[in-house]
Formats: sequence, C-alpha cells, structure tokens
Amino acid sequence: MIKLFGNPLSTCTRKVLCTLHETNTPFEFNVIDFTKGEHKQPAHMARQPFGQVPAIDDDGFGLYESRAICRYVNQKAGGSLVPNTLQGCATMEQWISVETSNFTPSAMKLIYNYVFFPMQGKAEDPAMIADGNAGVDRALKVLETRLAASTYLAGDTFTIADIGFLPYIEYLMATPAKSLFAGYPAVQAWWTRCSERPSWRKAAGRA
Ligand SMILES: N[C@@H](CCC(=O)N[C@@H](CS)C(=O)NCC(=O)O)C(=O)O
Repeated sequence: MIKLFGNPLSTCTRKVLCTLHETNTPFEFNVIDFTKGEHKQPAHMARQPFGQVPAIDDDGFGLYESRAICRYVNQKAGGSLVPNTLQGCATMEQWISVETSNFTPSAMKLIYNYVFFPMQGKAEDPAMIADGNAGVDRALKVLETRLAASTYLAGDTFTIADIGFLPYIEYLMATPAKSLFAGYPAVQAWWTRCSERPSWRKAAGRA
C-alpha cells in the first residue's frame, strides 16, 4: 500500500490526497508535524532531501515532488486524470507549467500573508501582497480566457492540471484575495465544479 508522508494543511500534500481519492487508491497517511520540525529531521530528509512534503513510499519505491507523485498515482491506478491523446496530454502539461510558474508563486505570497503569517505571529508585508495580487490577477485573466471555452483546463475532463490549482484557490477564497476572482465568471464556475468534487472535499478536510 502507498504510504503518504505529508501534512493535511500543505497545499502540495492536498494535490496528492485529491489524486489518491479520485483514483480510489488505498493509502496510509503519515502526518509530518511541522510544529515539531519533523520535515527537517533525518527520517524525513531521507525521503525528501529538501525537507519538504509530500513524499511517498510505495512498497520500497520512494518518490517526492507532488506533481510527479500525482502522475505516478494516476498511472498506477489506470486513472482518468491524464488525457489519453497526444494533444490533450500536452495541453495538460502546459497548464501544469502555468500553475507552477505563473500562478503558484504569486498565490503563495498572498497565502503566506493572509494565512501563515498570522499563525506565526508575523505582520503582513504590503509590498508582498501587492506583488501577489498583481501576479494572481495576471494568471486569472489567462485562465478566464481558457475556461470560457473549455470545461476543464486540459479539455472536457478533470485532470491533474485542475488539481494543481485547487489547494491555492481553496486558501485564497478564505482571504481578502477572494475579491480578485470577482471579475472572472468562468474561473469561478470552474472552481465550483472542481471544488465540489468529493475527492477535493476530502483532500481539503471538508468531508
Ligand atoms: N515542489 C515541491 C514543493 C513542496 C513544498 O513546498 N512543500 C511545502 C508544504 S506545501 C513544505 O514542505 N514546506 C516546508 C519547507 O519548505 O521547509 C512539491 O511540489 O512537492
């Protein structure tokens, strides 16, 4: 059985949890406690040499990097989270790269400020928030054009590309950054479609 080492609040762990639930893959969830610094201890560094989560151990096969784990879990299960055409698959990869390069770094600036800094007793950084707002807005404009013409990012089916955005949007929707989404109706409709899936509700701790 796949052992997942992660944290329920971690965005990258949630991508893997969603993929495991979507593919009905049995797994054992081992929580890595950040408050105890477990992610930087030797046992976990042996699984993930950057001291981050998530990582998996599948019967002795170790893997880290959330997006690689999602692809592995889906392929092992014979799941439907990767399109089976050349162009569908390439389109999915394009949107995974957009998430990684053009969306997540800006989204994380907002999530740190609105979610994690308050937990750590740190003050907001207005310049970081302004950067985050500008970057997320730029990415949402591009997503809006795509999602006005397509049910999901890679086409007609829900894929790993959609999953990649969900953890960040889940957090953003509970912060003042929610207002950034107001001008993007197709993004909002897609978010509702994706975030009501039982797999995501479980991954986000809402079910
Ligand atoms: N590229 C990695 C990023 C993993 C990552 O940033 N994990 C965060 C939690 S979502 C973490 O472990 N942060 C603790 C740290 O970097 O020290 C992946 O996709 O798995």
